[in-house]
Amino acid sequence: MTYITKPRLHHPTLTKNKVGYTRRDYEGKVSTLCAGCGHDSISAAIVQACWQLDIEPHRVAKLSGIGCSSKTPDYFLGASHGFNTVHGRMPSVLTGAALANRDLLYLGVSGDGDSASIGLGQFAHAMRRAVRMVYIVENNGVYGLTKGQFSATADRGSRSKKGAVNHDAPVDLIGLALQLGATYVARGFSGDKGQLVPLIEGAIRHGGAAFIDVISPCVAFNNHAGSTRSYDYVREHNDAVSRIDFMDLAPEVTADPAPGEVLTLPQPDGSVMRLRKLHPDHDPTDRRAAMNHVQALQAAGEIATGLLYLDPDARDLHHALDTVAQPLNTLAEAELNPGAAALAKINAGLR
Ligand SMILES: Cc1ncc(C[n+]2csc(CCOP(=O)(O)OP(=O)(O)O)c2C)c(N)n1
Ligand code: SF4
Ligand SMILES: [Mg+2]
Repeated sequence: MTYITKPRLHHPTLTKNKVGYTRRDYEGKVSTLCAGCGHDSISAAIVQACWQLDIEPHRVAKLSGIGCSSKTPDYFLGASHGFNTVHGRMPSVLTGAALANRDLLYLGVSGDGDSASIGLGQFAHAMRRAVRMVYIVENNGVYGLTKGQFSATADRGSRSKKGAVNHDAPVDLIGLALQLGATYVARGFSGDKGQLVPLIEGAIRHGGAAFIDVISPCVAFNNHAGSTRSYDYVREHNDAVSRIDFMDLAPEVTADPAPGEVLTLPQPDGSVMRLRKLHPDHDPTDRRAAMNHVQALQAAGEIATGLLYLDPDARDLHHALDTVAQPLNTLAEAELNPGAAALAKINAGLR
């Protein structure tokens, strides 16, 4: 047995959210990852976001691929639905599940190897098809689970723990997500929970393909000098383009703390996201400007974090396919099988 289940007893005074759950109800098994692994901080941020947004655990489906990052869904939301797929195949399994039942919140958790190496095609098509999901890549620049080989997101010139230099150009998942049509694109850092939790909350409230690249240092294989994914490097080069001040289900907007620098962005469920711009020249609702800004910071050796792009009018795959709103498993046979006359009509139209 390679896991330890947490005791289910709660202290009776633990605060409950609006749907009656304590924060503990959103936790999972005890993590078996290395102490200090960035991935565990991301799990904690997911727990906090779901608890704060009053999401019922049984309304969440968490899917992942293979890797240390893809193991993490075992360590949060223990009462939710879970599916650990084959390496790099999380997006297609998630797409199928989402098409069958649009009522759940789909949380895709992946690694940089899982999404930028073997699963790059799957990542690309999930983004361009606008699958409504929160897609989190726990990006450490290495294949942690298989002992620290460079992944496709490792920066050119960065050094492995043993001193080898990476000569390949990196796959930039943020740039790809922007180019491919994702409608919520953000980057966080596992060492900055104050920034990460609202980014996850915004993605949960979003109505389309939401992608969050979270820099998540691997303390076992990629946390040394010469790495561009170490805690020290990311702290020194982290340039936040925005801060989400708060999200409020009440649509009324209170006093604006800094006129001109705060954007009020409505969400599909009626909630409101208030975004404080930290770079006056970065417009998070302009896709091309967002791409330029991210690349300009990258060229200056900085890592742009925060909400990089948001389309407040996002549409998802269900809209494009005009699918039935009801989960497929609740449809009766008469609705699933329109009968011989309908089939004859379709056939006649094809002759
Ligand atoms: C089809 C297939 N190919 C290769 C592997 C070996 N493998 C397991 S995890 C992994 C990479 C994981 O890297 P990443 O997604 O970055 O996750 P991390 O462990 O760094 O969090 C690889 C190559 C596999 N399990 N299946
Ligand atoms: S090997 Fe790296 S990614 Fe895997 S658990 Fe350890 S620190 Fe985390
Ligand atoms: Mg990795």
